Amino acid sequence: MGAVRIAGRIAGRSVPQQLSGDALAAIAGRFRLPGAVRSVEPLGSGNVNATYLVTVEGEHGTVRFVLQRINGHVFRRPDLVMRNIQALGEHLAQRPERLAPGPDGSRWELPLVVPVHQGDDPWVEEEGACWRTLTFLENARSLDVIDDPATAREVGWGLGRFHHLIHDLPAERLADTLEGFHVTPTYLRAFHQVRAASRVPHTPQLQGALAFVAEREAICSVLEDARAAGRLRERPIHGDPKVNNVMLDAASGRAIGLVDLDTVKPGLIHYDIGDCLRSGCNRLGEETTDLAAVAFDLALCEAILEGYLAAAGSMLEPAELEHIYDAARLISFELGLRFLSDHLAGNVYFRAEDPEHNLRRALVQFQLTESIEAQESAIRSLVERLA
Ligand code: GN1
Ligand code: MG
Repeated sequence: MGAVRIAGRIAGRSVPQQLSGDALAAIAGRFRLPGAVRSVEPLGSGNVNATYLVTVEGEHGTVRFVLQRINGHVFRRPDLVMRNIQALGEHLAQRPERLAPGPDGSRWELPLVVPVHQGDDPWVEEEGACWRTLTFLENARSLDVIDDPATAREVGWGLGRFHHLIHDLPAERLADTLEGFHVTPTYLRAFHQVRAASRVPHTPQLQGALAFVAEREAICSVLEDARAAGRLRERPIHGDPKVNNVMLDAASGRAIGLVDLDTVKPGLIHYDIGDCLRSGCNRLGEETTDLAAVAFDLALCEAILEGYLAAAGSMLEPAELEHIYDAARLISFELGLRFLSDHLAGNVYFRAEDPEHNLRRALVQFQLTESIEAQESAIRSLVERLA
């Protein structure tokens, strides 16, 4: 039943929205697909790349694929992005036992790179952009928000399983495709620069957001300081494990894989844990307009961490556990800071529907950050209990 989210709009400001279905089908046709392209439809709700679902009719029936236009404004080296995804696939192909179905028949899959008809590179260029095709995970769905602990546990377990699967992927096989990604002090510096140059009108909402940042500048280096002190170390990470990048089996609800592998690279697993918690424990989702109701849900946090630790707990060091609270708080704050900076810059990074969109998103993340701060001792003691 491959339930997919069709948003009906295409992400990425530099995307040529006028590309017709025929043009998209022609691009898809340049990949080695097992039949003729029947349809191409928008897929998902990503903020960066443009994503389409391609349906192919072949000898062996209907097969679906994911066609994506890589946002070259964000990913300056799409070739390295592709190399990382291939390195990940090769790493796991050498360890087939890790992907074998569990005793309960549970499966684990990853999107795989589809080769092109002509040339050695696994992408094609069209109108100055890089396009690639990946396999589509069938009989799976993803959620923008979680509303029950059982699902939260699966999402956490999926991230933990992913970390465990890739923990021994050698760092030298992964290029840094997005320098400074999740290095919060770097975002803070960029924020100050863009703020100084920005001509965006200072509404009361913007003033509030700026004051919120000013009060929290000191927390920005908490993870990088721990890394510099040798308390945290780099590992291969996903980079973007928000809730809707964890695929769940359509029938059983079990996590079956993570998608959106563009940001797989060396980093702190705390970036991933923080991103999973900030997206998973906000029941209203990051696009809500009900700002006052935004809160960090402790029951969902407990379930996500329980699932995560069940899959990855054995590889974590005590200092890594100690920084889980910091990760949740910082990555929520950081995303707010990134949205705010983009608002001040005129919405050049994240897809935005109107000029205030990124400001509204920033305020949601700041409200979430405050809710996390208010529950610090409860979050810390729940980590201690679970560890
Ligand atoms: C971007 O495009 P999407 O939605 O997968 C962003 C993430 C943010 C997310 C917020 C490369 O991801 O870091 O958490 O928006 N990805 C990049 O929705 O910047
Ligand atoms: Mg992404």
